[in-house]
Amino acid sequence: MRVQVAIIGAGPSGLLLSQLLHLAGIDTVVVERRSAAYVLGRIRAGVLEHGTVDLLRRAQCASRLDDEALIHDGFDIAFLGERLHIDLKDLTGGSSVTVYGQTEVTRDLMQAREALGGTLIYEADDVQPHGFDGERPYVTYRKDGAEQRIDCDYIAGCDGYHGICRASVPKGAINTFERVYPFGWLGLLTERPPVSDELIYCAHERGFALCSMRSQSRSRYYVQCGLDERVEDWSDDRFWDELRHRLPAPAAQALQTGPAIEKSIAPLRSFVAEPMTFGRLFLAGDAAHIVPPTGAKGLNLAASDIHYLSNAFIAHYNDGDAGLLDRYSETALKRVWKAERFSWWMTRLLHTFDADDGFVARLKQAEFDYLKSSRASRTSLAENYVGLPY
Ligand code: RFL
Ligand code: PHB
Repeated sequence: MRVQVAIIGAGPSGLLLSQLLHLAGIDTVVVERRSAAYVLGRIRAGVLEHGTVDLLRRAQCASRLDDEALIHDGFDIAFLGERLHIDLKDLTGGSSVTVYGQTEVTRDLMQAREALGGTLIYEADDVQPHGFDGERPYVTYRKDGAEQRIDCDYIAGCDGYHGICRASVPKGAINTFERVYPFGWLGLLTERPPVSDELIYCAHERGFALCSMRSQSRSRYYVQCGLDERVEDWSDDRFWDELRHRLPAPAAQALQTGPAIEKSIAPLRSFVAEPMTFGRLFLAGDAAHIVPPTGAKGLNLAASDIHYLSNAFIAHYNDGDAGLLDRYSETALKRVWKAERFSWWMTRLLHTFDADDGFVARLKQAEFDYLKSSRASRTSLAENYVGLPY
């Protein structure tokens, strides 16, 4: 098989890139090591920036989103018993965020790709990128026991943090920057109406908690937990008890509990690989960077990478202009680092770190007091949360 762009990974990054390139007349193939059902079973992000929504519209796969998604004009921070409303719309001059699960984004993208006859190869074993430091890159994999090869002009590494693309780059050609946080998030999804119309981010002595949602009838909750915790040790009752402890009293009273549809622990990490381009291999999304989920930036950052990368391929193939491809890494990394900063800041402010002493506790209280008293401070938070411009 021969295509212009071979895409490794069928998460949101890979599917969105494939769809946008297809619509511009550029042929792609997507090779994924898991099954489609497995990819759809992963419960992850829930908050989309307007830039992400615009990109999904451009990719012609936002009709269900436009019908079903919830628009949120603000959220609450509950900090050690005090509550602060962040009015996103007012602070940003009209912007809001869209609540629509990553599972639904992925499902819509899969259906859009299939409707246009896109080639998606699931359950591909031992996927490997080759020759990207030269003129003739190719991808190999095994499917149903048979060796396969895809020749291409470029390879897009959209294969997530544990993927093969970044790992295939020679060590000396890549710099990585990392912070591992000493805790994780235990998440629970339940078929019950959300406790509040908007998200509540809670900083509590016992640890962080988040009240989020997927729809008017389905809620997503998280509690900060130790890295040594196991999901099996968290019965639904134990989760609900811990969550109630950490919520402001009115929310704790209003909380509607139910059986978990899904429960999982995710470790928190900040990570960036530089550059994001190696010859004819381009990394995008989690393959190149990870943010802790506190700022709801992971999926949105994947979308902004794909915005830059798809525009760059389109300019190259359709206008003969390679400038955007040459500058992809530099352009994408500028926005990546701003989201890294914001996610790190929000994580630092709202989580309980065992190592924090009285000095840090007072700095955090001062930071929250500053948010309360200064519209400028809240504006900075709001403009980062709704998403910085591309
Ligand atoms: P994905 O979604 O990880 O997709 C990568 C795809 O590549 C496949 N793959 C391979 N395919 C072929 N060959 C190989 N060798 C391969 N290795 C991997 C994988 O099976 C997968 O299908 O990356 P993408 O597309 O860049 O999208 C990024 C987002 O998924 C990610 O940023 C967010 O989900 C991050 N994230 C969250 N972000 C938020 O904004 N809010 C959240 O609440 C939130 N929760 C999460 C998360 C990420 C998690 N991870 C990565 C473990 C919770 C978890 C558990
Ligand atoms: C979610 O709904 O899963 C979610 C929302 C906001 C975040 C992180 C996760 O900051």
